[in-house]
Amino acid sequence: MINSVWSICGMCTARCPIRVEVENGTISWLEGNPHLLDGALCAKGSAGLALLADDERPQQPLIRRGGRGAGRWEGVSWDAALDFVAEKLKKIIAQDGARSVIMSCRGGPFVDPAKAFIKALGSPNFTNHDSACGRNVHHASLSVYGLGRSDFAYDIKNARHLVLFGRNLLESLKVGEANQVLDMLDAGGRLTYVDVRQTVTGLKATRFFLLRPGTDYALTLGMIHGIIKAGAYDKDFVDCYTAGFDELAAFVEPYTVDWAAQECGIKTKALMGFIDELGQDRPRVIFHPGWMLARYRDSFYASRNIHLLNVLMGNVEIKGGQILAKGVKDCARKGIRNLVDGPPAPEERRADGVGWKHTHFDKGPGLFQLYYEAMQTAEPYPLKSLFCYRHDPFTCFPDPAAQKRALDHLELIVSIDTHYSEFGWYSDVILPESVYLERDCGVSVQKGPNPRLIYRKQAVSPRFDTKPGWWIFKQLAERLGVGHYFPYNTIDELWAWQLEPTGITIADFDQKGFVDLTDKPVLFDREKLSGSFATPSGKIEMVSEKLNKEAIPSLKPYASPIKPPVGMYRLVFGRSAVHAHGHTINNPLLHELLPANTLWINKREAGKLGIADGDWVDVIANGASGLIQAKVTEFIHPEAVYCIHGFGRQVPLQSRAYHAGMSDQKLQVGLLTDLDPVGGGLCLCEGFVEVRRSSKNVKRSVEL
Ligand SMILES: Nc1nc2c(c(=O)[nH]1)N[C@H]1C(S)=C(S)[C@@H](COP(=O)(O)OP(=O)(O)OC[C@H]3O[C@@H](n4cnc5c(=O)[nH]c(N)nc54)[C@H](O)[C@@H]3O)O[C@H]1N2
Ligand SMILES: Nc1nc2c(c(=O)[nH]1)N[C@H]1C(S)=C(S)[C@@H](COP(=O)(O)OP(=O)(O)OC[C@H]3O[C@@H](n4cnc5c(=O)[nH]c(N)nc54)[C@H](O)[C@@H]3O)O[C@H]1N2
Ligand code: SF4
Ligand SMILES: [Mo]
Repeated sequence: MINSVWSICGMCTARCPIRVEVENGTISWLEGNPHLLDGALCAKGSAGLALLADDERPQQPLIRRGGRGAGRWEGVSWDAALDFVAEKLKKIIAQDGARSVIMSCRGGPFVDPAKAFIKALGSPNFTNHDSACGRNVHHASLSVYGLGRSDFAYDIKNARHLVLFGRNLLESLKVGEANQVLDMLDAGGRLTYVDVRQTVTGLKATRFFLLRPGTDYALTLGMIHGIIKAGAYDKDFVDCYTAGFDELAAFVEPYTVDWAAQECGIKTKALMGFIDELGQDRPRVIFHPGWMLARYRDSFYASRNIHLLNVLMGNVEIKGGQILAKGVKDCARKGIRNLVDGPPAPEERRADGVGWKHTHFDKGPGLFQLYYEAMQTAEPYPLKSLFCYRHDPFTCFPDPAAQKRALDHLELIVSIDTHYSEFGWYSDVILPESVYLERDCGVSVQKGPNPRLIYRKQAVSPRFDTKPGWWIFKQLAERLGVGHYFPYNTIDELWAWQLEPTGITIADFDQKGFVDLTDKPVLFDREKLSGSFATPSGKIEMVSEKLNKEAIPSLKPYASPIKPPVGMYRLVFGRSAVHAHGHTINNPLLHELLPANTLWINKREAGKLGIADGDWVDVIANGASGLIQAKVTEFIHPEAVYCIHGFGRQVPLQSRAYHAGMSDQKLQVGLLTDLDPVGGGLCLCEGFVEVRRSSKNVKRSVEL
């Protein structure tokens, strides 16, 4: 018998809706949900079957028996593992309080049980990966609109012009978004792409700028200057909804188009031509604010300017522009219940200082990397335990060796993961979660112009002795005396409890895999947007009142990025369309498609170093080094070298990924504490490396 099961892809963070065909308990077909994605799925999504079939993942709970990282594990039952963790936690909490426990997880629609668990314990220390991803964009968005980065959706399909600053949208994928770009291009829309190297997105673009690394802020300043001078902005929109335009105009006065072109290493004429096009195409122009902007010291300001460029286009709440994301209330519906709303808010201050020491950051998940300092200094109080759920800090944050030195102050480290992550390998306990095709997840609200309820349904039984997150956190909570915050025993009970106020039942998801909360997109009246922005002034703030109060400039004078010292290059990174960070590198199918990364280096620079395409090179930074094959190309800026992130893995039980390619984060020595003081993001591209032809024996993957 063939069964159709609705689920959500778990191969990367985009979480596309999928349909799974199950024949006699085995998956025979995977595709994008036909109601939303017309069946489309990316290569990683299709490789979900290989993930399921892969034996090189933890198959039962594991407790560390040797030293941390030594790889001596004892396989135990779930009861034994959960008892072990609960007993240790009880001791830690008795000694140092619940506040000494940190929970970090990757975020997304299904984190409710993890968030509820840490809150139920009484710890304020919930965090995630975002300081290495979208924090700058989020904080910049808050400072302009009072709304976060997920409070906007982009109607790319209907845009006349999409502008992407290093947002490699056709490789760093979200299936629905990539399809919208192709539809826009088919309809004659323009795509401008700005990067320090060429990409698939750049190849599809109608205009491509190869930029000097770290100069996006200069480019946006020059563009704002040019747009204002040409009167190519929406004056009515600006007059009606914004504050601070005159300050902005005065501030950009010295940053001419000519100056920007020179600073960025592009042609003035091309930049002028681009500005002309924007004037023709507005208001249906979208400047994508980016996703991952934990890169440079001024990334917050670059991101802020990208938001301001959208505002100058007057593209808010129009077809082909940015649409305010709507939620349950905008559809006059009742919301679902969330577990996290049960426990009282912890009274303690966060150990990362966010909210009291660093008052200008959004409290939300705080800033993970600041916990490392707190672990070492025991200030503001001692930290004793870290849980990472669907999150691998050794891949996510710079310099794993420095991270380990801080983690050694902890008494209990737990990894709840589907794989052996680099962090999991160093932890004390691995609680293996069933992979997404083997598990259910709670119901979640997906905001947007068409808000809807989504869920994930189990397609097949777990192959190994693994469990879903909703079950793991409930079991731990029971053992720690806070089980009453988890009022369910089965997933059906959890779904029913969540949905009860809405009048919707889980059977309503059967038809399409989601439940729409509206028949047609909810759009606000563009003439009446006052009150839609959550800034102190209620306006879109080109100069932020909140930042003013903190004595932080909203418009910061430009400083040119440091040129790499002679013989060195700026190490930049990005993604491949066939891998998701570090956790697909060992996937049997995806490994076959891309087994290792390479180091892109400019042809002229390679010539100077005597490096030919395919040569093995040593990449060296502050005592760390990596071995990788060179890809010699004209399509990268000479100041930069580039690799795909996620490779160079060190878990011996992942035979395909083990030491294949090079890890960029291990070369980011010193960058763990390099924080954008305003945006909170890490400055991951502020490091330099030396590149030399290697004399190492490349057949020997580990140096003896
Ligand atoms: N040097 C450098 N650093 C970076 C980046 C970079 O490009 N270069 N990129 C940054 C960005 S944009 C981000 S978002 C972060 C990503 O940071 P990470 O937190 O490392 O995210 P992932 O690698 O996606 O996944 C983390 C872990 O989740 C596990 N996992 C996957 N699916 C599941 C599941 O269903 N359940 C459970 N329990 N676990 C699961 C994976 O096995 C993996 O170990 O890294 C950031 N850091
Ligand atoms: N296939 C796949 N898709 C993914 C993911 C994945 O792991 N794999 N991860 C998802 C996640 S978590 C995120 S955050 C997004 C990230 O998606 P993107 O925001 O697109 O991020 P990246 O792919 O890291 O980087 C994009 C480009 O930034 C360029 N860049 C580096 N320095 C500069 C600079 O100074 N200026 C400009 N203009 N460009 C620069 C790099 O060369 C790179 O090509 O992708 C998501 N989608
Ligand atoms: S982009 Fe691909 S891997 Fe990521 S969720 Fe969508 S289908 Fe899955
Ligand atoms: Mo990310």
